[in-house]
Amino acid sequence: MINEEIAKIFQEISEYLEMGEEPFKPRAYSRAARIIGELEKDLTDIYKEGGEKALKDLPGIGGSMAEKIEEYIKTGKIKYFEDLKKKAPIDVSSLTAVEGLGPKKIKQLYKKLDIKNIEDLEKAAKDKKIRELEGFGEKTEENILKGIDFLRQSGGRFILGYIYPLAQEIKERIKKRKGVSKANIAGSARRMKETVGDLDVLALMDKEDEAADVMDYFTSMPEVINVYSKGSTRSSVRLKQGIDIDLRILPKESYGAGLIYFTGSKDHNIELRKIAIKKGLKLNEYGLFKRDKAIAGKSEPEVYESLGLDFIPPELRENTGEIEASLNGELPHLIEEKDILGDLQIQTKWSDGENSIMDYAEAAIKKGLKYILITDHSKRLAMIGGLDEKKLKKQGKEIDKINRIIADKGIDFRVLKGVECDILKDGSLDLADDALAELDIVGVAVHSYFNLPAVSQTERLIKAMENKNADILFHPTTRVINQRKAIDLDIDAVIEAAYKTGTTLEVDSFPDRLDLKDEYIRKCVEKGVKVSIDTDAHSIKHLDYLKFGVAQARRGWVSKESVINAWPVDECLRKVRKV
Ligand code: DGT
Ligand code: CA
Ligand code: CA
Ligand code: ZN
Repeated sequence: MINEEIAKIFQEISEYLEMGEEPFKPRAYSRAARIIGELEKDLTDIYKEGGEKALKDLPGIGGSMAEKIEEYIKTGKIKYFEDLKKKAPIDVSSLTAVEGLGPKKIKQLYKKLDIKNIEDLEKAAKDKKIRELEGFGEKTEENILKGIDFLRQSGGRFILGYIYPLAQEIKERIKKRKGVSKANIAGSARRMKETVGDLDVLALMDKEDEAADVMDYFTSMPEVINVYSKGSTRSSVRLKQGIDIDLRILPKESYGAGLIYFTGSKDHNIELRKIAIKKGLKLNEYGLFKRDKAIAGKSEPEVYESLGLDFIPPELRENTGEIEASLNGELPHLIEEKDILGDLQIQTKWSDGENSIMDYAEAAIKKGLKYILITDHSKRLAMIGGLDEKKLKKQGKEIDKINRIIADKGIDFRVLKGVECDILKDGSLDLADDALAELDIVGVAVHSYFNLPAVSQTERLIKAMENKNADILFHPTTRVINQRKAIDLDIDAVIEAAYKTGTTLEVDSFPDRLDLKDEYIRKCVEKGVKVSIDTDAHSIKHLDYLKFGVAQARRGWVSKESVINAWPVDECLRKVRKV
């Protein structure tokens, strides 16, 4: 929405002006930013209908501001702002992206240490100059360096699984405010994208006069370090965690339409709008209209239905064929978290995990799972306690004992024997075939030689999958989001080989792995390759990550049938094993 873009620019203009010691102007711009953030109507529409005069008539918008808005609508740029950036070359927007740095601190850093950008900031922190400033300390200095590192690696995008609990909590707090009857996370976080640029929250309020209280609360939450804009229906802030969050308030009759609009994706929205137009209707964030009469808007299903579409789950809304599938009644019936009966990748104290086998069994039983596969690392990873054939046998005896204890208690649950066996450079496996043959399920994985050229890397994986004992290929591309790139592979050849050899490919639920990525999962579905959705837990706490793997699988159009650990244990074993 153009209003938000302009509000952000005006807020930045005010921050620049403030650094230049202008007494009045900065406040005028930040006030204008707030007013623009509050507008119900799109500035483009206001301008189209009433020209520059209509802009000038807005409260708090003077002639020169109206001109700037007009310029932005026409050219997508404001020269005054571009010049300000050049003249006082402080990179405000990058600096505020560093966790913990708000405009006040940035101003102080500029005045005292002439810090204009991230490079200056890093140098001053490394030279231990920042700790000497009033209001800063050694800890702040350390955090600044950490924040810079994070920004460099992530490009400012946050890993969903790590930010999700905070998003949920803020949503719940807003839901509890007086007058709020519903609140939802929207945007990329609702679509469960692996990383998110910012967070978007919607709240339903029937009485407009209570909105001020909610906005006061939102803009003064303890996590807030900068308020970009505050209005009666939308506000936008930065949290000390470095992420921005937008809150929008919608009335009952528009809530569903707003939820669709702000869930996105943008491309999905554009396609929906085209369908509306074809039917002679108009769709926007306030509803679906026939001429000026609303015919839908209250709920998402109502809007989709009125467009002649089946309801589209948020994870699919990327304009990658979901609208066509919905029109034709061909959307997949997506896997759900409750469908998962077992977890097939778990590291225990035997190698680099934090908990014992029994701890995991108890935690998994509590979660309602029916089985887990113990998959400690193999001997090549000796440094982290990788198991050799002998130790693996010994672990098997402990598992037998634990299964007896569980059975004696009359609990329907089974611990399966497995391993995460290293794939060596040439594609052979780290453990002897006869030792692997005794296990219930064997996972194989790459943990070395990440830099082989694509041809050899692909051959290496295919050779591993050709081993009759290799049941599941764990985290197939070995990427770590924001840290390590995926290995170079011919992914189509790998998927083809998985199909031919009957190897299952894993969707690893760990928030920074989510390996396979959505697009590759979808190829598996199209090809008929089986997948498993595992947590890769190194602690019982990590069992909670399952929902992110399930979401990733949903983004890859996976339905229950192709997930091996959505089957009861005997069926799972029958499906996953090659021999
Ligand atoms: P992010 O924040 O980069 O991870 O991605 P989103 O998808 O959350 O994007 P965001 O926060 O910019 O906007 C939230 C939703 O609002 C987006 O998914 C779709 C909707 N939206 C934003 N701008 C536009 C637009 O210009 N046109 C349309 N049709 N929808 C938009
Ligand atoms: Ca967003
Ligand atoms: Ca947003
Ligand atoms: Zn691993």
